[in-house]
Amino acid sequence: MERGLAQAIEEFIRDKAARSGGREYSRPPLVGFSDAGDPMYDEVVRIVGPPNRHPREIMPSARGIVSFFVPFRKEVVDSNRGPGPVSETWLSSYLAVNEAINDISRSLASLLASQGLEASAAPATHDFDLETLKAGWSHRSAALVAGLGRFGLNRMLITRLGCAGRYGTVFTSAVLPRGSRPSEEPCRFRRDGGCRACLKACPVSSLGADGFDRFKCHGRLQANKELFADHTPSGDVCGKCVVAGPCAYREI
Ligand code: B12
Repeated sequence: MERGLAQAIEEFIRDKAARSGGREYSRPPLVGFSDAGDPMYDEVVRIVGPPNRHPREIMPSARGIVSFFVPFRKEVVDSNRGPGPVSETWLSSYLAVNEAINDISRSLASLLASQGLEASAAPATHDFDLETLKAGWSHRSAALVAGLGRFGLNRMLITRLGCAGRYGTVFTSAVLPRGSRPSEEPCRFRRDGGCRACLKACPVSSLGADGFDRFKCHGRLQANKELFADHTPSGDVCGKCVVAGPCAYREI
């Protein structure tokens, strides 16, 4: 029963993504599930700190949490490599894939609700507090709990398809089967110290081996927004740390 629902959810997400406006920029999504009662969620709330909330504070009846990752195509990754300004393709993929994630999440939540389950969708982004630059919900922490990947030096969650891409989350009252967590370390720096491509690529040196200055990074994103002032809608993007290393893009 659980397995059947999990499979139906995965097919729904992949099908919806294949028909979305984001398909021009992305590859088929990875889908994973976690349990709202997983003790790792207590750890996430502790590590991220306020305003981050436990899934059951967001939806008290939450049991199964659906996480999905929409990986970018190689052309999108390549377009943003190198020391120049952020590419227009990176901006367009950000806008189109955010819209696709919001559409997929809302329609999945409606589908589950039509089957008598409780469900609710988290927004793709821009749900963060400007004082702390943290959101009430962390998509990539949920994807970590679901076993979709592991964190790299660039702070991205690196999946088996790379880290260049975007995440979505849907909370449900259904019980869903959690997949196994990867044991392989996907970040070369964490493996043997042999790669620092993301640190070198950050135009404002916001990334360090033992920390990240999210305010410096945010400043750069705001400056980049000005760069695209005549692009409607615009967006605060950079992604140089995402595309720099071998962890950006992988094929299975
Ligand atoms: C606020 C925010 C920002 C802020 C702060 C970013 C930050 N790193 O804290 C600013 C505006 C600077 C920013 C910048 C960017 N962002 Co942003 N941002 C968000 C947002 C809205 C909330 C993230 C948040 O609350 N951060 C607070 C930190 C502390 O939490 P966290 O980063 O989510 O997760 C941390 C913990 O889980 C912890 N952790 C590490 N190890 C472990 C181990 C265990 C066991 C546990 C429990 C936890 C844990 O470290 C994680 C990484 O910092 C999310 C969307 C969302 N709601 O999730 C997108 C999001 C994180 N951003 C994203 C992206 C792509 C970017 C940019 C590349 C910009 C761009 N699109 O071009 C840069 C990259 C900066 C970077 N290197 O992290 C993507 C990341 C996708 C990915 N592949 O991982 C997200 C998930 C949006 C999405 N829908 O996909 N962002």
